[in-house]
Amino acid sequence: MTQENQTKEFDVLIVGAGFAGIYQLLKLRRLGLSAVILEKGDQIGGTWHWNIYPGARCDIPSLEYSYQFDEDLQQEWNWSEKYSGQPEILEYINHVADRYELRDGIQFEEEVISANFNESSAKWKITSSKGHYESRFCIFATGCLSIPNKPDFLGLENFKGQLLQTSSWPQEEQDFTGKRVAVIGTGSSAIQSIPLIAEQAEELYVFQRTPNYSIPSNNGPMDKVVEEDIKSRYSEFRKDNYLNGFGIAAISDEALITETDLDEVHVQLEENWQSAGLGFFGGYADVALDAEANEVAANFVRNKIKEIVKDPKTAQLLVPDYHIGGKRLCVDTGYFETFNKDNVFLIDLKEHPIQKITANTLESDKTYEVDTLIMATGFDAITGALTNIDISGRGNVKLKDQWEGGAKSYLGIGITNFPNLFTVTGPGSPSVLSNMMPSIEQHVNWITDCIEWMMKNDKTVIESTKTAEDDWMVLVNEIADMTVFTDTKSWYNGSNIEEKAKSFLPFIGVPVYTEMLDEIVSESYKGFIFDKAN
Ligand code: N01
Repeated sequence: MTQENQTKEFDVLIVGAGFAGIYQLLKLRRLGLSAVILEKGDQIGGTWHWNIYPGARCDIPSLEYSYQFDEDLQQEWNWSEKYSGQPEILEYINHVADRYELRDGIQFEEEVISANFNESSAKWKITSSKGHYESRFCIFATGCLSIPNKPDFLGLENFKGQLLQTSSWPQEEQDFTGKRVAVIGTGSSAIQSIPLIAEQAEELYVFQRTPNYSIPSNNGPMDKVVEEDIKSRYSEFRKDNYLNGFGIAAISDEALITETDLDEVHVQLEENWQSAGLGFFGGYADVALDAEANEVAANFVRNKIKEIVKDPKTAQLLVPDYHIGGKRLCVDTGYFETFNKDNVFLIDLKEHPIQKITANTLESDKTYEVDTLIMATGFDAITGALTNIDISGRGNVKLKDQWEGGAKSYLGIGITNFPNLFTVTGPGSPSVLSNMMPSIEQHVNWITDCIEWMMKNDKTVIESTKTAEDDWMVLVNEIADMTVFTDTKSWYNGSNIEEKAKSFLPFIGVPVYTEMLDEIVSESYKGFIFDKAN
């Protein structure tokens, strides 16, 4: 038997070496289990390895977007800025991998092709691009935003210039000096990269289908007083953040815009605009729930855009007309200001869709000659990384088929028919509607505790029931339907990709979710069954 054909056995196989995967590896090792991570990329970092476009930066403050499992780690690490740039985050995750000696547990440049549950052995059989594995548990730490969305524009294959995608950016630094550059898309990735590309490019054409709300980051060097304060009460600070609806350190007051004097609301929103970034809604509980309140906050931002952008026609095109928060809020550094530059042009794809791409042009309202085309077109979000792998469970049922009408999961952790398979921040969990870092740690801790509980209680196989899963997704949608967010087209509900099933996937409300996770454990993992077939 050749080396490649030998089946390697582990207690647990983890897919993906981002923040979730490496922490999961550490936890399993501490439990005394053998585990391996298979990682498609050639280094750790997940999203922070692939998304290295200019300006890539986290929109959650650094002091929150970091691990909390080790007090020494969180005390010793010093972030240089309020919001960390991608290189510093990558440095941090590498530091963590070294500090806890995790590298020898990661197989790089090894893509998982298929994972099949063998009912007679109750084990997963995994085939990668390099070999075969067998494991009791399989944990997908594949991230919510991993599979690039590549719209099929007519003639794209004929384009002979430089073609880039923000979410799989080349490792080498790109120089746009003297170039005519086109960017398609105006989500967070575009909003972060456009101001920097505009500084270099001779001409920059921004092709916008839907404008976005964006709040200034007011980024800057780490405020040492703030850092000292938070570090002096770090564990309390982290606990408090789990009590915020989005798991962040924003004001969680229960005041209502609809019951507050509008002048007072504007003072608060101005303060939030100047300092809060993603926490812009902070102070008001009804922005997400009440269309009238939402309109007040939305109009505040619309007016800011009109104040910043000098050309009224361009400003009007940049003003969103849907509920603020319906698409994920963006946080920027000089995005709207960029449209005041003479070399930057905004093209409205709603009015003039892209008709055709040729060797060196994009045809919309007119023909644009370009040297570089940048696709900032987002992701097959939340489910893409899972449905792109050939995963089959009981009775050979394929996950892709099971989710054809819309993804369903219990807690965003377990999936009916897929025993001993766990997803970290899967569909039906707060995931992308929360600070990902505490949500990742919450799931990894929960999964590890569950495996430990199974070991102590002589259980081999865990599986969520169909009833629990169905009820859970009803709850996810009932909560989402209480908000004003669900009527907006967004990647939260699959509407960014035509052929994708449309259903709202994130669980809104970190505190309720956290309580329910604990409750389920205290009731001996209510909604899961153990050793069904054994
Ligand atoms: O992707 P997006 P992203 N024709 O889906 C447009 C996280 N993130 O990579 O809105 C024309 O938001 C699409 O238009 P529309 C964050 O959670 C975080 O920017 O569908 N246009 C949209 O404008 C974020 O929300 C950070 O009409 C097409 C754009 O492409 C998420 O990642 C930084 C099109 C895609 O925007 C995704 O952000 C970056 C088509 N056929 C990202 N298809 C930070 O932490 C798509 N578009 C800061």
